[in-house]
Amino acid sequence: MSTDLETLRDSALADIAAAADLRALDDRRVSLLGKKGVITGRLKTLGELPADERKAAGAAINRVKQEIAEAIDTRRVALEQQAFDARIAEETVDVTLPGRGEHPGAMHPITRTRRRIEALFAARGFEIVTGPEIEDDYHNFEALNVPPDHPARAMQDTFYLDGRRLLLRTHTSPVQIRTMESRQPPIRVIAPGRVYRCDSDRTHSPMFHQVEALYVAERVTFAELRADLRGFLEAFFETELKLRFRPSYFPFTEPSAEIDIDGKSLGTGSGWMEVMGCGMVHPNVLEAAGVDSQRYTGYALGMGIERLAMLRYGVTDLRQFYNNDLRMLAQFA
Ligand code: 2U9
Repeated sequence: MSTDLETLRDSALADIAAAADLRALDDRRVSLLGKKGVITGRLKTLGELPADERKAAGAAINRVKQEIAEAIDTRRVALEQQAFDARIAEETVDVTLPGRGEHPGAMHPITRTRRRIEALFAARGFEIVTGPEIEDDYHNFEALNVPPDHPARAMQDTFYLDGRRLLLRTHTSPVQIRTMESRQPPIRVIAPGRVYRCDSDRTHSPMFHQVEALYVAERVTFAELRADLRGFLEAFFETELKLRFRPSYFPFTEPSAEIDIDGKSLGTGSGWMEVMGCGMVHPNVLEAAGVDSQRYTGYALGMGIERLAMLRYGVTDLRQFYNNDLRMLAQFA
């Protein structure tokens, strides 16, 4: 080997050994073995040598090249190990720190209340049925004995779509109409879901949730309605209740009543609080849905889930259910 090549090798190996980090090492690799590197340059000058010297000179350069490549690899492994050791030394874990804890989400109070209502009715043999939130006039009004000039149809109460051909259902009653259209009594169903009314203040939201129940069979009576309602409400509030059935009017039931709970029963002050409406299904409604009103009678009831949730959880402003304020929602975890 020429002294010249030896010097080159020695200085290259010294440089590699001196590379302080992986980046410096790679810079040296490029300047030694890269396309424009020193060794590559040497190999390119072989052509200038006399033919009888070329082979030996080429072999010598290639040996040096091999030696340099091995030195780089060895140094790289050492530097990688060094970098890893340094990182491990720096990344200490203080195992005495307290854990971060878990913060699972909570079920929304409206969902909780809906599920509670569903479970109580399911335990009494009611099946849960659902239907579309976009309805037609027939299923939302006409079939429910709401005449064309009834005030509930006024534009301010109903959200109309598609030039009045469709609407956002104002109650879940169309679901029960569709149920009766598709099967014959005995029918024992509840229809939970979102409903929409053009109304908004402390106690009204343009979207709210209802559960309606429908029981149609032979000889269903108002006495049965009263008993089932008391059973449901006392199970829901987990206490005996003083109830009042106050005569009322709905187009789809006759007779109709609204149910009030004595505030003292719930310990939320005095006075009667309205919780739901009910009645015996109007014969016109049974007939419109294809049920023989001579043979069958039925009761129906409807309640706002928000209203029951407010009473159960002591919420005074309906809008608290929709603000998605975690200080409110986290309390239901
Ligand atoms: C069919 C026949 C009759 C459902 C009924 C009520 C009485 C009622 C209100 C409670 C508070 C609506 O959410 S609220 O504003 N509902 O008072 N709902 S009877 O009657 C029906 C339903 C379906 C086929």
